[in-house]
Amino acid sequence: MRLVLLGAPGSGKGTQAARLKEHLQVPHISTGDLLRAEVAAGSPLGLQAKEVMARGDLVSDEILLGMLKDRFSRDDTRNGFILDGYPRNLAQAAALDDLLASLGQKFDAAVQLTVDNEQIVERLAGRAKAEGRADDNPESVRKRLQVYDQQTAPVVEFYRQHGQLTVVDGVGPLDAVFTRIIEAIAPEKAVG
Ligand code: B4P
Repeated sequence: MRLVLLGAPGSGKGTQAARLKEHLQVPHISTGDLLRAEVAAGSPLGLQAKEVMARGDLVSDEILLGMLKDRFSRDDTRNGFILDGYPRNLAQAAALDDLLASLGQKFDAAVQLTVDNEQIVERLAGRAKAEGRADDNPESVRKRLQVYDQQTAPVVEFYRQHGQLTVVDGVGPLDAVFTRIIEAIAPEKAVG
């Protein structure tokens, strides 16, 4: 199964991807996690990305594509993947199509998790307290939601127009959201 997870910051992409990875036995590729690992390692790329991420902006398309190509060059992505956090703008959507075409692959579904902004702000405030992530402060969250509306929402529309979009309600207990995703994309793999 090859999945692309879409949704605003705090919609539960990372949370659900971790579960989907176990259930579908395919790797979870989170561009946010890849970037945070670079920041933690203090690599040149990480140093470039650190400030951009902390203020809630998007890191450059060039850096992202380089990271993604590198990750997709690993064998474990051959039989499937869950891509979480990419694409975040139309240029990235085109780059993903090109990358997958060069690998002779296509994704099966783009799943959008929908959650209203009020709940997103609440969730990210909760994570700020629990984990202290640099970009979960109120100002960065506002910026991330703005970036999502301006740059990522058109990607959702693009996939909708191409008949590749599956919309899933992201509100409710984690198990309920997970069940909704599985029923939408792989009912034969539904639990219970
Ligand atoms: P990401 O790491 O992708 O962060 P995110 O959008 O906030 O989502 P995340 O997956 O972490 O959170 P989740 O919704 O699961 O990106 C961070 C930054 O990296 C970006 O702002 C950007 O700067 C950079 N970046 C990443 N990809 C990029 C790209 N392609 N191009 C350019 N820049 C890029 O969860 C959030 C919280 O909600 C958690 O606390 C969770 O416990 C809670 N939650 C989840 N589901 C819930 C539920 N059902 N009910 C209640 N709470 C729930």
